[in-house]
Amino acid sequence: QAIAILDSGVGGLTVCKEVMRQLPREKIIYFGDTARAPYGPRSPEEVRLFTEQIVDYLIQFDPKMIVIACNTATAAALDYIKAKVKIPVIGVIHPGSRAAISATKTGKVGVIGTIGTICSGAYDKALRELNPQIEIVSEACPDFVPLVERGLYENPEALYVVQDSLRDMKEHPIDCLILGCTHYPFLKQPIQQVMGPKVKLISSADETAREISTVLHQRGCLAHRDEIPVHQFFCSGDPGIFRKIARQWLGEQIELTP
Ligand code: DGN
Repeated sequence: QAIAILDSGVGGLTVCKEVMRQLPREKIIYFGDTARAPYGPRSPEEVRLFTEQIVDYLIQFDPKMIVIACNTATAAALDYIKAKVKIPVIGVIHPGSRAAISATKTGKVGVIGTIGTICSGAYDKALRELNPQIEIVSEACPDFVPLVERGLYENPEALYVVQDSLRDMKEHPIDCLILGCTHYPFLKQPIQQVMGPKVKLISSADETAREISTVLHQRGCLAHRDEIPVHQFFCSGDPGIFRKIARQWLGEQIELTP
């Protein structure tokens, strides 16, 4: 049985990479909704509907768990999907929030994400539940996802876009910045350059992979030692650009299933 991972596009590949690193025996079935990305500017109702459609598709593969590797979809649909399916479902907002709370020394945390995620207030809620005193500065960065989906994250243009988007965030005395969108680890280098070395970047991808491991361990369904996984990747849009980004990011011969 596989772990099903979904995102609006290539962002969830940051979670895949960590799962492959931390849990190399686990098979992954990935769906990137590249034809309908970005989800960020869409209404929560539409994002919930799209998430439900992808889950309905993935459930046919009889996965052992579902990972909503998209903050926008987690904010709009996690509780809804949890109530709908019988297998464990995890999102990316709680793992990232927990990591930020343990990493911050000053209690001042920044959050960047899509318009959908920031407007949902999901990070504020998750962070305040863990520490009511926490100070949070949030900012939507709507230009990041289209840049990553076009495969331009290593382009010099990326630094200008990041500089421009983080102009205000940079002025706040935060010591941690949550990359509250699974696409943003693709831009980790320019984001770190703009924020400076004193600000710790929190990628929810790492924390989510740890949570996947905990859930599988608790349920006694970690993959066996001798299993060699053959992952499956699907996308709804142009397979060429998805394949290129997936191979660049995951460093493997990724095959796309039509
Ligand atoms: N990777 C999605 C997220 O984490 O929010 C990006 C959403 C989008 O498509 N804009």
